[in-house]
Amino acid sequence: MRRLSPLLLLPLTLLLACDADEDGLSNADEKELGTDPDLADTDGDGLSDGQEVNDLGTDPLSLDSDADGYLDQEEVAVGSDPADAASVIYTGSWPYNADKDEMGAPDLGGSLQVGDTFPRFSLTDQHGQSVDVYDFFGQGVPVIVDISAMWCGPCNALADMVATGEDEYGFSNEWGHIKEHLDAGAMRWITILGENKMGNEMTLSAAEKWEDDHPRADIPILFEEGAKTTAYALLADAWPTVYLVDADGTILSRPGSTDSAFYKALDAADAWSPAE
Ligand SMILES: [Ca+2]
Ligand SMILES: [Ca+2]
Ligand SMILES: [Ca+2]
Ligand SMILES: [Ca+2]
Repeated sequence: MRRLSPLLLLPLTLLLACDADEDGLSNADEKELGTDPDLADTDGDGLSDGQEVNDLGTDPLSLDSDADGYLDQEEVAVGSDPADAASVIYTGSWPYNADKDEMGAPDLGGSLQVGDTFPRFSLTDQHGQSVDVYDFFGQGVPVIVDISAMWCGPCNALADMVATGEDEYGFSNEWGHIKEHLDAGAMRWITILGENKMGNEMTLSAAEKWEDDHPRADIPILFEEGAKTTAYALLADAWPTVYLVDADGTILSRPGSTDSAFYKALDAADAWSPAE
């Protein structure tokens, strides 16, 4: 019997101990984990295999290791824990747009016309957190931005219809379609409340009340603490004022558009076929 020479065994051992892609994991470890020993970032999320396994405790084969809806890379960028589902970017589970700084959005101010880019600003949500409206853009679906007041009947009726489908005011069929698109994830809806029931500035408890009255978990209720400036800058001649904005932030329909212009814009947003 011929024994294998230790010299022949050496290269294999060396090969397993070495770290071909220099991602901080040995080839042997990568074999066990199922990651690619020749690729530093197997799942392509911008975090190296070694960083995920050794530093973050995330799954190097998953884009969202804790399955909380926020990508590992987004959580690292913002500072929430990518390995803890209870640690999220927004308590409301709103989307996150990592590319919002590159979208070139203007600040609030001036009148908004069809074709303009919707302005970028942050407001407080019903969980008391500051929310950047541009986290809702760049998600591949159009966004309705509804400027409402708590005292306003049609505002409440519209919110009811979107929340429950109940159509007390006889809103047209198209609004029913919008609810279908929201339910299918083919659109997003943002409510900005400018005034409370008394016509005064909004408060957190007032925003919570609105959510209780019109419960819909995927709609942020945004308001400006101690001011009405933002809502008034967006408000046209009547409450509610409703903007239809394309996924890239372009205004498709502005307040004052006739219903037919609004619905035509909806068609243009290709929003009539709910996502599969
Ligand atoms: Ca690797
Ligand atoms: Ca990775
Ligand atoms: Ca996550
Ligand atoms: Ca998390």
